[in-house]
Amino acid sequence: MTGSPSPLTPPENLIVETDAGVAIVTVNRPKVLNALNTQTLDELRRTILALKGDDTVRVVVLTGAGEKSFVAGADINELAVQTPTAGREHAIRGQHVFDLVEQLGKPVIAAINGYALGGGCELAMACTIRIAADTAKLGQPEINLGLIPGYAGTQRLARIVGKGRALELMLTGDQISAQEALRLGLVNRVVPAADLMAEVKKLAAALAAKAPIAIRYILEAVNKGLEMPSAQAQIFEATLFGLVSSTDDMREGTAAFLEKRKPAFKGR
Ligand code: CO8
Repeated sequence: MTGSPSPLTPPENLIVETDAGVAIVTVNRPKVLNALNTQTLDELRRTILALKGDDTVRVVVLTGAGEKSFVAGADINELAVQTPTAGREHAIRGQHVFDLVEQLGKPVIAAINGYALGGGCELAMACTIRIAADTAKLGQPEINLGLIPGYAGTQRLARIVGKGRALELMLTGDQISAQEALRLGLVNRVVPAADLMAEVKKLAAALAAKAPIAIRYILEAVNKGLEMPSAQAQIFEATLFGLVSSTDDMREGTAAFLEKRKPAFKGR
């Protein structure tokens, strides 16, 4: 029988490991430097939806298998043969998956362990926080293939680093070092490659201990608010502030401060 795999089919090209509220999702196609083909994108879509619905998962980490690459882009074997209509559908499908990453409602940390090129850089940009190994290389090299970014890179890159820098990166197609990415604000932090996962896990554990509803509302206020006129975004923020004031976690957080103890948040 053919057709889409059922939601319960385990992914072939992703490794998903969960421990203490942190899910680590590893793109696992090291022979092609973890390039994203249609199957992998679909597996990512199903995995992200499953993690969204799992209340025990507080933080997600995205990384690539092996030491060389985070994700070296969309799979060029597929790009080389697609028709215009299939190309458009492919771009829309990928944009949808990356929107799901951005709008997961939980922090997603990109652990950039090597090449983050094209669709790989776009995937990292859909994440909440980007931590790069000092050996990582980032860029939007689509121009060198006669293409343009198609997973919302034209939009996210310009919003993250500013229009002028984004245009330079997309028009030259140059790979930049992790240090240069840090200087541009494209990554939040650069760490020695050997320490990457330990640093990412430390940050993930710290975020997993925060109040989940407040986390979700901060993400929503920023992600949705940036798409609105400022006055509307401020009202939206005030409404979310009002809502979060009704949570058990707000009562726990303020009580713990006044009682000089650590809060224990429950996500209620
Ligand atoms: N797709 C398919 N295969 C890839 C990809 C890729 N993106 N990247 C690397 N590979 C394969 C290579 O072909 C090679 O395979 P083989 O061993 O069979 O020859 C293997 O991975 C190892 O790669 P290299 O031998 O090239 O390794 P190097 O260390 O010499 O170079 C680089 C590493 C610099 C990362 C190099 O592999 C490279 O330039 N890769 C392509 C990077 C790129 O251009 N990425 C952008 C792709 S386009 C894109 O992402 C568009 C996104 C939006 C799509 C919208 C939908 C239509």
